[in-house]
Amino acid sequence: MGWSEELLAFHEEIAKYNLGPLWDVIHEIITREPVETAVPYLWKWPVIRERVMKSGQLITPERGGERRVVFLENPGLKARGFRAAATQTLYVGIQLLLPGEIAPSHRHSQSAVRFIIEGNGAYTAVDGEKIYMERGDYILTPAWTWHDHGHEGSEPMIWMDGLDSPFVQLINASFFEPHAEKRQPITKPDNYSVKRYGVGMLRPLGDRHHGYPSPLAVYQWTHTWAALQNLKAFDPDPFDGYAVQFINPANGQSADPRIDGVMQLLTPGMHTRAHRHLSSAVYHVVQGSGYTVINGTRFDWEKGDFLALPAWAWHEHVNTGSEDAVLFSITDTPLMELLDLQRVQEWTEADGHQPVKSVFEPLR
Ligand code: 1HN
Repeated sequence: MGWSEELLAFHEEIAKYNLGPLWDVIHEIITREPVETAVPYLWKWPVIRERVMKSGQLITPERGGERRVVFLENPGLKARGFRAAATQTLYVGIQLLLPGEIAPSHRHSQSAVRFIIEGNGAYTAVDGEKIYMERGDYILTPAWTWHDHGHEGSEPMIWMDGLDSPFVQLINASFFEPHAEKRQPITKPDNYSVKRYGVGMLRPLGDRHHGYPSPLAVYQWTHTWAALQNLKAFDPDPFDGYAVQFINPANGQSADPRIDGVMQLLTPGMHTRAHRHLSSAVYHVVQGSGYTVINGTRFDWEKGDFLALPAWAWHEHVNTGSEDAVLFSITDTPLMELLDLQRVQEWTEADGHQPVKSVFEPLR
């Protein structure tokens, strides 16, 4: 940095007292823009599924520290020693539960959401309610609620877990408690919250429930699908196509206060305009095929794949297939908004499309 011998000696001298010179580090701390730590990345579904199924032969949920999960690890973060993170703030894992198994009850300060990928007959119990999981359902496990999973069916059950654990780790706010019993006591009828609050805009008269956590614990696929189909009567969002957010019906806010769940539909040929935001995301392809351009690199995707979108990365989506493409994603948007850090910027050149400079080659 061109500092004098005398100044360098001073730096060394104050370092002995655990003191530092701001002029030497200010541009590392206060960068003009976010620096790339997490990288854009894509995981192919067959690669994940094969390993998840293999884990079923090697470990049980109980021996596996409570859950049997293979998680996405962003190579950019892993290289910096930051483990089990798909983006700087978001964790995503793929969990397997086999018939008859139980993932024991516990609670933690991290928020968790789930998206059901395959199988049926398994439930997740949250705060005294058994929620039966079906493909396409979005399920909440709000921070500090007791939760355990059980499988009463006959086929392997696979779902995606999304947690804010990297963020919670960053601020050192992790608390964890195992339940005294493997299965928490069930105090409510099965699918209680859907029966009471599933329609969303109606609340049982006299119900005092409001605010946190969301009174609705599961957003069933039939409702999500109907909402997307109905949106197709209107103009799509230029950046996101036809997209819906899972909300807390009691307060209209994000269903989980720290993790947003989004389902978006791209009609055949649809090519969204590029933008970037501070919030990061992890996408899972529910159906269809296409690609996403992230910072000039093309990431081709098809059903089942996972895609990490880091903070402040330019991105646009294209449906190249002949059916509607559907992308599920989790984001840290509520967190960024809560912290008043969110920023959004539109790509203005070439009708909103980035030039494609390279094509990502995923591991297969
Ligand atoms: C957790 O509790 C679950 O409940 C899944 O299924 C993944 C990852 C980190 C910490 C807790 C679950 C998790 C987790």
